[in-house]
Amino acid sequence: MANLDYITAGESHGPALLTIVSGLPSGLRVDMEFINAELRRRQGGFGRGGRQRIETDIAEPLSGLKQLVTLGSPLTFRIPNKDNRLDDPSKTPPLRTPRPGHADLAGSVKYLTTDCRDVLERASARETAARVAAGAAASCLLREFGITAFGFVRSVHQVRTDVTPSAPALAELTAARDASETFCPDPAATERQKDMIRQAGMEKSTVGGLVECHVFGLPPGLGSCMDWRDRLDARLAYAVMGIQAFKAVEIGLGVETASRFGHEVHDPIRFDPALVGTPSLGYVRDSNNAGGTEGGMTNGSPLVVRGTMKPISTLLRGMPSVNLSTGQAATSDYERSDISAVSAASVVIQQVVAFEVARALRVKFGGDSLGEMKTQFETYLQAARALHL
Ligand code: EPS
Repeated sequence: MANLDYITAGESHGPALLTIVSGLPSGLRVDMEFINAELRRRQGGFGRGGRQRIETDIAEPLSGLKQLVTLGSPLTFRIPNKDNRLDDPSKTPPLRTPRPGHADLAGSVKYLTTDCRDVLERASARETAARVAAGAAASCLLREFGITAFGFVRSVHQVRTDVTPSAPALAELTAARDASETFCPDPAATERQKDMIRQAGMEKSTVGGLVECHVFGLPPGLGSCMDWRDRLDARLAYAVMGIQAFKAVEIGLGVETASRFGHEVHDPIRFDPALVGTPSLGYVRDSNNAGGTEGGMTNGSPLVVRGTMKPISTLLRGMPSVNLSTGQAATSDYERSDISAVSAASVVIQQVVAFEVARALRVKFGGDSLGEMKTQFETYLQAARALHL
């Protein structure tokens, strides 16, 4: 049995994006409506550019399924690009002046080209569509175990919401997020975030923000304290930092823990016999500064993962740069782009986090079929509950 893993392929203006997910158990129903709804969400949000009016991202399954149920073989999705023009030189003029902040300069030097387009085609955040498809397929597995990931926008520029997601409020929060043009479950903050994006547009500039993913329904013990490579917090950081334009990742209280005393940081433990039947096994915390991980493992509290997205590096006003062919000072090239892609990033963080949680679940419970995996899951919870008897 292969570990749960995925690879993506495809250029922003090539024929299609592809993703291959290996290691799903057999017998899992893959909800294509959900996957395509997530792809649609990724295309949305206030401040997106013209590309999203051209594309209708839909994942076409190519392998791994029989009548939408997994066979245990690699699952492949193809997401066609309507703006497919990479092989037409008249529609892909060279870009010689790198955009500060983008992959253009480092990538052009690395691949020994003066045409930044050769680099940006793959570096583009369009690739996140393939990652969302993989993560949404993994979310179908999480659903079987009662685990839900919820991604949303915490802030755009300096406009922040103070909402605190919780399992009981999840349906209400999801409705509020989905009604928000910035994917922020706070109507007042949404309006101010839209104003901020409008202001960035007027300045011919861009904005970034904070996106967050909370995962509910997790049992303690996913991940590992025995090997750094299997620490769940480390895997989450790797996955989140792998999203284009992300500059920082935090778990729970994150960077703020450095400026507090220990008794102000660590979450006291209580045991509530009434909650033994829940995935927390009855170990309750009234705070969650740890963000759901201790020692690299889930601790029964919700996971809280926050990512920092920098402003998009394609600026209508341009930035001081250098023409790679002449070595002369020049203003950076402009390519069609977004003023803010923070909303889209909230979908991406949700799905890359979901994938890592599903990976940890596969490592712990194994099995070739979903039925076998569920049996292992139940056996583990029973044994953990028996510790107290
Ligand atoms: C994106 C598609 C891209 C960009 C954006 C994200 O499409 P195009 O380059 O054709 O306009 O809008 O990519 C970037 C921000 C970037 O820096 O590359 C998408 O589908 O998410």
